Amino acid sequence: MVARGLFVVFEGGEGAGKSTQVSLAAERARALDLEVVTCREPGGTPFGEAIRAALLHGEGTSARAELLAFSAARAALVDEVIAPALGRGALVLCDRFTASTVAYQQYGRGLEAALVEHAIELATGGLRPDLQVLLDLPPARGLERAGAASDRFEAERLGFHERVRAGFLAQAADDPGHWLVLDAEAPPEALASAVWSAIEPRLPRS
Ligand code: T5A
Repeated sequence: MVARGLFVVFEGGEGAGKSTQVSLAAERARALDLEVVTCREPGGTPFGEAIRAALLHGEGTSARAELLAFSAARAALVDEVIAPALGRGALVLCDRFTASTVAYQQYGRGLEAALVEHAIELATGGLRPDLQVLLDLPPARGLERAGAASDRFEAERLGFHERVRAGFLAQAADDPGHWLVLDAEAPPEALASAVWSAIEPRLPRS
């Protein structure tokens, strides 16, 4: 049987504290001598980072082209980084994954659910996270934390970010067994403890 690690994804709106929690979870796991692979979306491969630059700092494009660009970056990340790491039995901690596409491109931009689902399937080949941690907070607070709008998404109107938040909450409510929803206004260390309490029992035992 092929070894299978654990795939944990951190989701949420702008400035929710995802990268902070990826680092804290990685620290805890490394202290236990686990193999940990961290990544972010869009990005995480040279190809994906080039797409990230175009998506976040380029001129912008149609919602459908945006969906396909996120998906192309994701396919590279799954094939080159995530699937091999899980095959080795590693703990993979990823800053954003498919739930961001549903939240931003479907709820935020208004693309059809079936189209988004199709793109996700194509990009992931059916790979799903074992656990998705939603760091939830009011968009205005997150944007304040993120600072002056530095990319195309942060510069969107508050209404867009409210729809994105609703998109995350709806996904978590639909599949509570695979989601941990946390109040992102709690202190980082308290959040890290809650995250680790959800990861620890799911770690593959040798
Ligand atoms: N996108 C992405 C799509 O539209 N579709 C997709 O399919 C995908 C994958 C990516 C953009 O692309 C969009 C969504 C995004 O708009 P990004 O730069 O990765 O862009 O954007 P973010 O993921 O939002 O990154 P940020 O760095 O803005 O936010 P983080 O990582 O959530 O937050 P973090 O950890 O950097 O913390 C932000 C600030 O808050 C403080 C930190 O110290 C930092 O100053 N902080 C806290 N403060 C108080 N309490 C806490 N608990 C705190 N935790 C952190």
